Amino acid sequence: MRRVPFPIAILVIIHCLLGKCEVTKYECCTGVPGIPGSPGLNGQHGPPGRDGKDGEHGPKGVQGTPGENGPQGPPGKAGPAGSPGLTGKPGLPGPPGTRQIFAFHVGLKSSSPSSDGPIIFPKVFYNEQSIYNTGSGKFISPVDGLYFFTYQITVYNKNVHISLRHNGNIMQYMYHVYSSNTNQASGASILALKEKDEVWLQVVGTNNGLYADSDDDSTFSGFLIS
Ligand SMILES: [Ca+2]
Repeated sequence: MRRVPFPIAILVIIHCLLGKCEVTKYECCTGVPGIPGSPGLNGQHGPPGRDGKDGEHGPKGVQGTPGENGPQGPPGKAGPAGSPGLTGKPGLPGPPGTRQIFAFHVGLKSSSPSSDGPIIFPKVFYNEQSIYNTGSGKFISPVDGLYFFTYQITVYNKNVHISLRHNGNIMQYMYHVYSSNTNQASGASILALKEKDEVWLQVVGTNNGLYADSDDDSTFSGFLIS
């Protein structure tokens, strides 16, 4: 048996004398186990854990119901010009226009005018457009067109033979045989004229029974038809 050093033996003895030498007691006898102590208090909450990993994508969802119409957008830009349309129907006739009037009405102031040229009718009933020249005895056409001419002759004491002339060409004759008192003779014509064409009456030969006084007229007149 190993021997205990002396200083240590002294300390063990002192310790046992103070009542604290259980080893020595257990070595001599076995005691009853003590009652378990009560549970300790809960500890404090630990710090939050870190974010976990992202989960996997879930299955595709069911299609939702259509949403309501949104507000109307601004007008778009003008498109390219379209092709020309079909020709429309003719319109209704317009109101009558104002047509220029051309007319004259003249007469003799004395009987038996000269037979050397155009019969001059110096008495003017109407010649607003000055288309009959009372100096030359000629009608001057103001515009191209169709004209009507007529003459009403009082005949006295002689036969009457006159011609209607267009630019010098005889277009018509009128011959009247005098009987008694005063007779009436007449003629009319329609002529297609150009502007500045000339028309007049002229006695033929010596048959110059044309007559006019204060209450008997011999007249020449004409107007533009169209
Ligand atoms: Ca008379």
